[in-house]
Amino acid sequence: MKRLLLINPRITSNARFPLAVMHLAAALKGRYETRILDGNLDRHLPETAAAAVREGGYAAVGLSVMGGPQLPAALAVSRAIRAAAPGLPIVWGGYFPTLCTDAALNSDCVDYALRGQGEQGLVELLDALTEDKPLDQVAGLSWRPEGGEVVHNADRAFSTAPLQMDVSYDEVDDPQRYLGPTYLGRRTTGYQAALGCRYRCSFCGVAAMFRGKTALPEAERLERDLRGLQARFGADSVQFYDHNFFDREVDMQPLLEVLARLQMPWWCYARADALQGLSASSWALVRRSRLRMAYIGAESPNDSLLRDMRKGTRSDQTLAVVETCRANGVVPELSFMLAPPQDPEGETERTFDFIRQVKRLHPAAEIMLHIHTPLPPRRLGDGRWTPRDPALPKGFTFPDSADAWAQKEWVDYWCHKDAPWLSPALRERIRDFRTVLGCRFPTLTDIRAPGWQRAALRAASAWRYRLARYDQPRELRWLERAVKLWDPQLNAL
Ligand code: B12
Ligand code: SF4
Repeated sequence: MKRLLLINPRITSNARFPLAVMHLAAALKGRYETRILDGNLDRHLPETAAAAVREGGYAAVGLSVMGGPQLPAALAVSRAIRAAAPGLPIVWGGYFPTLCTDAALNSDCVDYALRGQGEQGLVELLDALTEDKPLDQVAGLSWRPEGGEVVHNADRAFSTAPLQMDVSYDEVDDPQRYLGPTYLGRRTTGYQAALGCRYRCSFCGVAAMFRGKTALPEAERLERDLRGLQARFGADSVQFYDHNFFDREVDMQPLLEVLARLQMPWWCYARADALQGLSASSWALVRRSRLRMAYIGAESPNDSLLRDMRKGTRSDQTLAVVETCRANGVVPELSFMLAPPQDPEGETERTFDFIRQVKRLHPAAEIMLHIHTPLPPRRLGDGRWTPRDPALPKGFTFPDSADAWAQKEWVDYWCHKDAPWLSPALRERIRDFRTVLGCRFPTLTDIRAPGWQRAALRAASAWRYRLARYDQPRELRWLERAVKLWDPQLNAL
């Protein structure tokens, strides 16, 4: 059987199941033999990958690439492979090549970019490469014919087929290493139940990947998979990787019943409007199922900005869901987008005030502070480009190659940490607010900090928070370093 090397370049030291490459391996089962290498466990991935391809026998190499810190790692391993086996086709898939296809191919170590869901596209591409068939029939594929311009095939239609595939945990070297202690339990696992998301928020890569489509799994499948993870790996809690867990209530109820039976504490992504719309009986199931925390994109307190982003929720729904979560024992983890290019200073200050309002309603609410960094325009399968975000400053240009996107300032941009339109004073202001807020309300997700450390941080920051005196909190920074305060955003999904 022909072989394919699948690679998850390093992104974190806190390794979770590399589901993207595991799903691809499941799709190739019976047709191609696969080997998975995971940079989150292997510190010497470029060397390991180079040694693997030198052995020969691979038809191609597939890399999963998210923008941000995974991109420089993907370039390093792709170059090591190219040097070790110059003729071997290198295929990139995942969010970076889907969103920045031309930039991905504008690199000396990427031959093919598969946009969108990868399962079927990769089978078709490998068949075409190994059987010398034309490439133009492979939907979702972009490539550069010898010496020519990049060719973009038509987009691939949304597929629910992955919901019928069985992912094998034996595909990875040491599956036990992907479960670990979190605030949810001693052996938390990552798991994706549904595919896609039915919304199209303009800032979100998911909208580009799934174009407003979603599909939920059968309840039996969810139960079988989670019971399997319990029995085989001792999983006692779950982080759902679904883009947006709560979909239409009627379709959700069978899934919530499974979770209520399993009673594994869980975390998920959710929307304020969906949670607010749940009936009392569904909330009863949610309580029984032990949902601990729901990550909700609050984004902004400004309803007109929310409309511009096509978010589809309002700030009053954010406040209402905070109260509903509190009443039901759920911690809302609210993500905000600070400093949008329209009015970076003004919107940031208004968001700080709104966060104080949230904290008054539910002091345990978790707050994730991001910088609003619009996505670059994206090429569609029919050759057109998506419109440029009108909020972007005049003359603002995005990088045009993977190497340029891998520079620190653009890695930070992708991770919503920084943007060129922020003034030094605003950066400092956000950093100060983050410090005061983080000390006043130490995150629940930090399982290492003893109670006395949290109490010390809270006490030291109380006056600053009360008086909204965020500027230059040197004493808190010193304390943060002394207690090695946990930054929940470092492991943010
Ligand atoms: C787990 C996770 C992580 C993990 C690590 C993942 C890993 N690779 O080891 C961690 C926590 C480290 C992480 C970090 C980040 N993440 Co993350 N993460 C996820 C999450 C929740 C699940 C990923 C997953 O396993 N999906 C399941 C698999 C099956 O789907 P998939 O990865 O999309 O793969 C499919 C396709 O993309 C494609 N494909 C993927 N790889 C390949 C390869 C080939 C060869 C082919 C052909 C196809 C292909 O086919 C696959 C099957 O259909 C997703 C949300 C989600 N549900 O996907 C966000 C998500 C991917 N993350 C995202 C982002 C932005 C980040 C960050 C870069 C920034 C941030 N969150 O602010 C950070 C970096 C933080 C830092 N340290 O600086 C975004 C990506 C969108 C975008 N704009 O780029 C997502 C979609 C979250 C979101 N809603 O915004 N993340
Ligand atoms: S609801 Fe969430 S996952 Fe869906 S498009 Fe909007 S931000 Fe993205």
